[in-house]
Amino acid sequence: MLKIHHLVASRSDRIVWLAEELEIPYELVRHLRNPQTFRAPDSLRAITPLAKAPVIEDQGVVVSESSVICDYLIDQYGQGRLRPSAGTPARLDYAYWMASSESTLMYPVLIDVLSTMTQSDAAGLLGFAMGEYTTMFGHVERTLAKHAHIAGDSFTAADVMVYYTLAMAAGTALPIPSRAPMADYPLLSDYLARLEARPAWQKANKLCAA
Ligand SMILES: N[C@@H](CCC(=O)N[C@@H](CS)C(=O)NCC(=O)O)C(=O)O
Repeated sequence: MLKIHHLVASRSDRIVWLAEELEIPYELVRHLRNPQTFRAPDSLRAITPLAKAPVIEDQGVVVSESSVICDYLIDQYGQGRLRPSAGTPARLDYAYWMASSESTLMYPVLIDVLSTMTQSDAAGLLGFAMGEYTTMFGHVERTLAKHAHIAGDSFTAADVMVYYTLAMAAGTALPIPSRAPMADYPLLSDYLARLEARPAWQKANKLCAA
């Protein structure tokens, strides 16, 4: 059976949510962060050398990186669900947002949250993050003006990936406040609320909670 290693308060929320959306049976293995350092415990290092979540074990393989895990689960269990067909424009948008959620869209969020965590508010760095928020949130807002989900009209795993990045910015994914100007982006805020209304999100949210 699929084993999902869940680090409480982490990106592994994405994988529990996706497994619920795809109705894949799984075992949830919880790992707790060190309360002083907020880092992952050695129990996670025993599964993956970098001790980063999420990580899954399935059919004799260990898979890391949330976007790679999402695509692995869709390949194995998706039966055509939650990913646009190969060769379509929507599939390119899907690939773009899958990658961006952990790169271009994530940069300002990580800078912002890590500045708070490490109490090192370098003005230049925070200025960069605020500029990137404007660029990237504007891009999300314009995308959502075109269609209801991030990679088209339908809900896909790209929404699962992008959601967590935006929830970090909104200060709801982690117990760490951010400086993201969420109120300036009404479609983005409505998008988060719509995703949080999904039964699979609500079930995953309860299971993943501290
Ligand atoms: N790009 C990776 C990021 C993995 C990552 O940094 N995970 C964080 C949790 S959100 C982690 O495990 N941090 C614990 C630590 O570094 O000690 C992914 O999407 O899976």
